[in-house]
Amino acid sequence: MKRKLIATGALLALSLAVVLTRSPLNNARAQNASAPGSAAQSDGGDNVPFRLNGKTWRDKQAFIDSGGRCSTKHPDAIQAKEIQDALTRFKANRSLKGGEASAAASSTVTIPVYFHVINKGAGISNGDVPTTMLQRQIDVLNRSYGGATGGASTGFRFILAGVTRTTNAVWYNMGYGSIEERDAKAALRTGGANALNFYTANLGGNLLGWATFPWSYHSKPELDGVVILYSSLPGGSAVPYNEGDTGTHEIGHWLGLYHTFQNGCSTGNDYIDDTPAERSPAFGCPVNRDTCTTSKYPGLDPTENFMDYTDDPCMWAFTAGQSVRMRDMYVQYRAQ
Ligand SMILES: [Ca+2]
Ligand SMILES: [Ca+2]
Ligand SMILES: [Zn+2]
Repeated sequence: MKRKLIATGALLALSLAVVLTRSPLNNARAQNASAPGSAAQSDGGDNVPFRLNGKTWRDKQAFIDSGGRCSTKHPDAIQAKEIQDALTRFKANRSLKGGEASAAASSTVTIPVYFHVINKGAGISNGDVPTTMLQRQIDVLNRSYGGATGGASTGFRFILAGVTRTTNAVWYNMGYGSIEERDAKAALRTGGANALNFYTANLGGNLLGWATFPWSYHSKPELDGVVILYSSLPGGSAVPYNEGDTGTHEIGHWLGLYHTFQNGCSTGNDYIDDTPAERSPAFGCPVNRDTCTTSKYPGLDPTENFMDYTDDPCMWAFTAGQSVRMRDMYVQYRAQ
């Protein structure tokens, strides 16, 4: 159950008693179905203008199509197979070594998080988010990765390890892959492969965020981390992406997860067995979406999954399979 969803309105609070008796999946869907305005957020283009961070799109579909939801660069099919083969070899080698490795694979991992708040001046309207919001982001991560919102408990925990604040109007609007991104990271990044560097800024290109994958650390350690639109932090202004799940999502990439719709309707798709295949990103709060049909692709689309593109109040789960992959990826690429 995504408890934070319940807190969003008196209407939902009234249904709390009913909600608490439902399963997580039915619970989220039941709330979505009864939420005012949910029709305007259903799957597909609806011609209701969508506004985010001062820009307006024709509708939310147009925003999703713009690529702004997440600009993390995914590997192509050949690279993805190489990454998968390397993981398979790593796990086989690890199991040969026996108990020591399996103990490391089952204990709780605490990730130190170094926030780098890039702003263009004082105050939240200039991106200088208060430390209370950073702590709230940490709390969101501990709930989402700890299974407290209804998904699998991944064994990852997060602690606030440090905060830097930099006023730089050029870095503030950094775009994906830009010189500004490189310069900011070169100046600010700290820690080793296990340290999460979490940059907040306004971001050029109307982006919500992006991440680097764990297998990129070895060749480009200086670029490692996640970059997040400052107003997507919990309590920020980037409705409906302002509950901190852009952070949750991008850190999923940082720990080796692909999007749930990666490779569409295919048996391999996102390399996770327990996320049903999905043809395209889901957005808004779709109910009973099923874009890969036939007996080959059982199950509804995993629109509640943190690695899809739905609204923050509607994504609340990692799966057990994703948990295993993140742990494996951590041990392979990030463990100290
Ligand atoms: Ca899958
Ligand atoms: Ca299906
Ligand atoms: Zn993504």
